Parts: sequence; C-alpha cells; structure tokens
Amino acid sequence: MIIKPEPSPKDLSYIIENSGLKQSDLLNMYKKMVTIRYFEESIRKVYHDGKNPFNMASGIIRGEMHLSIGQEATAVGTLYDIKDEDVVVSTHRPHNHAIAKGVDINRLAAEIFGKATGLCEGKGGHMHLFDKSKNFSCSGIVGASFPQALGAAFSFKYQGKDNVAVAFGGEGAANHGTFTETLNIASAWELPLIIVIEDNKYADSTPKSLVMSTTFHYQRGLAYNVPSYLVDGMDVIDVYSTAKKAIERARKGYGPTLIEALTYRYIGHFEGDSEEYRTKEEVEFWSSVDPIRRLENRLLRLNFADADVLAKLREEARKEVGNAIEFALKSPYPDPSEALRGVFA
Ligand SMILES: Cc1ncc(C[n+]2csc(CCOP(=O)(O)OP(=O)(O)O)c2C)c(N)n1
Ligand SMILES: [Mg+2]
Repeated sequence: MIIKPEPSPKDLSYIIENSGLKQSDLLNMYKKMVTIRYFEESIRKVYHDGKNPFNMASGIIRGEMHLSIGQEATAVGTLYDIKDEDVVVSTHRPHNHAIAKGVDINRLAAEIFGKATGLCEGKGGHMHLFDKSKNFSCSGIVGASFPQALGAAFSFKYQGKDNVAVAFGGEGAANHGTFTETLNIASAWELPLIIVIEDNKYADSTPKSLVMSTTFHYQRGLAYNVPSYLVDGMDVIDVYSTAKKAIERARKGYGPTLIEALTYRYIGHFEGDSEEYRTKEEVEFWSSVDPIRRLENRLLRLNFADADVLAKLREEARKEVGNAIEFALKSPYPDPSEALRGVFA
C-alpha cells in the first residue's frame, strides 16, 4: 500500500542526493516539524484548561479546535521551497501549514487565544487565520481552499509572475465539487496551482472508503489531464521530492499538479472527539511511522546529526513555542469597542 519501507543505507543516500536536500535542509525540516508538534501539543494543553467537564464555550481558548498532530511532514515537505510571495490557502486544520509557511508563531498563538496581538486581532480564531505578509490564509469552510488558491494562481499568471499558489484540502474536502471544478480550470488554463490532498482517512468520523467512488483522489486529477502523484505523507523527503517538481513545473508556466499525501492524525478530528470510528490498533500502526521519528532516524543513519544536535534543535523549538504561548497568554483581549471594525457587519 502506502507507507514505503525504510530504505537501505545505499538507497537512502541515493534518495537524499536525488532530492537535492543538503544536511542543513534536513535539519531545518526537522526543526520545523518539531516546532509544529510542540506548538500543537501546547495549544492542546491550554485548550483543555478550564474545560472540565468538557465544554467548548469555556476555558482560555474557546470554540472548536482541530489539530494536525501526525501531519507535520505534508506541510513541511510541500512548503519547503515555497516563498513568502507565493500563496498558500489552508483548511480548518491549518496550524501545520501556517508554521511551515513561516507565519509568526507568537501572532499565530495570540490569534488562537482571541487576543488583540493576533494575526487578525483576535477576530479570526484558529480556523480563520490570515497573514498578508506571508500570503497565508485558511477557512473553516470545507472545500473552499481549492477555488481560493485557483484565484491566486490565475492572478499570478495574469500578471506574468512566476509565483505559485498551493491549496491544501482533506480527502473529505476533495469530494466537494470545488475540487473538480478547480482541477478543470487550472488544467485548461495551465495555472500555477498545486493541490495537496492530505488523506488522513477520515472526514470527521466518515471513512473515505464509504464515500468515494475511486480508491484515490489522484485518479480524479488524471482525468483532468493534471499530473497527479501519490506520496507517503509520513515521509517528509518523499513529499518534498514531489512538491519540488510540482513547484518548478508551475513556476515555469506548465500548469497545475495534484499531490495526494497519505497521512494520519494521531488525535481526534476535533478536541472532544470520542473517536469511536477507529481502533487503538490503527492509531498504533500509524504511530509506528511517525514522520518526526522517521526523519530523526534517517538523520542519525546518515551521520547528519548525533543525539545531542537533535536534542539542541528540540530545545530551541520548545523555547520558541513556550515564548509564543506566553506572549499569547499575556496579550490583552481586543477592546469591545473594536468588535465591528475590520469585519463584515
Ligand atoms: C462546507 C462545509 N461542510 C461541512 C463542514 C463541517 N466539517 C468540518 S471539518 C469536516 C470534515 C473534513 O474532512 P477532511 O476534508 O478529510 O479534512 P480533515 O478534517 O480530515 O483534515 C466537516 C464535514 C464545514 N466546515 N464546511
Ligand atoms: Mg480527512
């Protein structure tokens, strides 16, 4: 199926050489993935503070919370060669993509906390992040990311720029009409769009096998003449190698690419999910291919890092995340008189 076996030492060296990634890139990717993991683990902890018994409307962070723990490699691998001027449109599960795009984690945390120092001055919350300086946005409307990124791709082509737009979507979102409508126009107009489907097996509690006429979404991309690839989403190098080709192709004006990444979220669809739709064994299997641990093992096998170097990177990430959480906690809430400014009312 899906998760490729760990390569032999010779194969591993070949894969790295072929990817064009240097030692410093792989260490950088490791740090980014660890930062995403710590960030979300920290958010999760604060989210549950003051919610006992569980009540979404109480506590420091209010409302729904969708975390991407387990899906770090899809974000970091896809976005490693993406520039600030390129556009990324994400979903209701956006923190991994935001951090991989370079969004400031202090302002990201503050937005999630609903604080005035947040990316949207606390009015967007965790599902509606917007960062103009990084050209990053997301939406709680499932399936909305595809046409939004398509619009950005159209504008890049229209203006003769070599930038690209990336749309992330879940395997559930890809059953929306917006997915195939977007594939059609992106292909017909050769737009610089990359669609990344993060197949984490479930849309909320619905397994994909119950609601899909094909086994994979990449099959649908092929029907629209879009080069479409299936990648191991728990392997950052595999994701990167395909994304790199897609980005180069889009920048040179050859049009869109679809990447379907097989991945998994280790925790519930949302915080508070009873997770009755999946087994402990299934979660254990996917935990055995944790993308962070896999990269860590490869770095050690390649002699690109020893345990101390990795521990230092983890420590740095922990500190940065700790500072972001503290920044968010200490920041003020927006003044009530600001409630109607900057929003459609
Ligand atoms: C248009 C729309 N329909 C329904 C929902 C409710 N909803 C939120 S997340 C979700 C499931 C999305 O599944 P998938 O696209 O696979 O992403 P994942 O949650 O697995 O990351 C649904 C149905 C919504 N937010 N928007
Ligand atoms: Mg899903």
